[in-house]
Amino acid sequence: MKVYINGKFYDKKDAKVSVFDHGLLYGDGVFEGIRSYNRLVFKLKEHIERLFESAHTIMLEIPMTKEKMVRAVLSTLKTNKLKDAYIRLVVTRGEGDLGLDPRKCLGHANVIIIADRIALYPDKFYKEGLKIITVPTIRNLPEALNPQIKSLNYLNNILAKIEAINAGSEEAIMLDSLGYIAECTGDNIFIVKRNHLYTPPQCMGTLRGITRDTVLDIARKNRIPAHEHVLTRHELFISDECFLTGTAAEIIPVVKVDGRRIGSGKPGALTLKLLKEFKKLTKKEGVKY
Ligand code: PXG
Repeated sequence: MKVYINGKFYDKKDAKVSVFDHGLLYGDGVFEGIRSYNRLVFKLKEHIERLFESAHTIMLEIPMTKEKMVRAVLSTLKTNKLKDAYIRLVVTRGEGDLGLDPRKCLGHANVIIIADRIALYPDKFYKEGLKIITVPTIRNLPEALNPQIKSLNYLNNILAKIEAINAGSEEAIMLDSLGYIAECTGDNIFIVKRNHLYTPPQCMGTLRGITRDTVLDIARKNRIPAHEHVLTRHELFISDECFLTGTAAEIIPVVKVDGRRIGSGKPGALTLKLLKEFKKLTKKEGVKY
């Protein structure tokens, strides 16, 4: 495996940054997770746009243009001869001193691109659906650390993931400070009720996921009514279907929430239709390499 760091490729064992990098010392940096399907990078422009938006808000200057970033991603994929890949794009504040002042990071931001084979959820989960729970750790408040910033500080999500794992569940539903549904640790959440789709709005501490947006687009094109709406746990429990969306998981059915069976207890018809349409898109849309 060859890893891209600041314009050069390094073997995996030599792909290193300083222990003084503020990405390590403080989680000061931003990232994206992107996927390619049969040499087509899905929604590459959208991911790079979001990366630059995250960086803009934390006042991290990415030392290259968006166009150059696109070329760097494609070049990393070609160098690694990967047809289907998971791409991790990381930009750190760079090397500084032990204080948190970002002005002390004298050099420049580090741009890292790792391309690897995709590690998928086992097939069983797509066939049978996930059984998930809500956890005590609430999602970061948008007023404190806005979840729209995909920062290198993912401890909020990791704490929730640990709580789910400790309880024997694969994934965690995170609530906001008022107890409304926010999202999962690395996925957005949708429900279906009487053939309408619902997902929490961005203001609930929900990342505006690119897969989430794609599902809303598919719904629009297929005349499936879709709403960005505040959701309670009760609405999840009484939904006909539930599923999660994310770059890695794509669209994955949920059949149980906090011990309550969702709908028939099997992956729902609309969920499976959306997954089919999503897969069609990944086969034909994307940036070629
Ligand atoms: N919510 C959060 C908090 C996320 O981090 C999503 C939703 C889904 O967004 P996209 O744009 O991918 O539809 C994410 C996705 C991974 C992984 O390796 C994925 C994410 C973060 C960390 C790890 O599966 N981001």
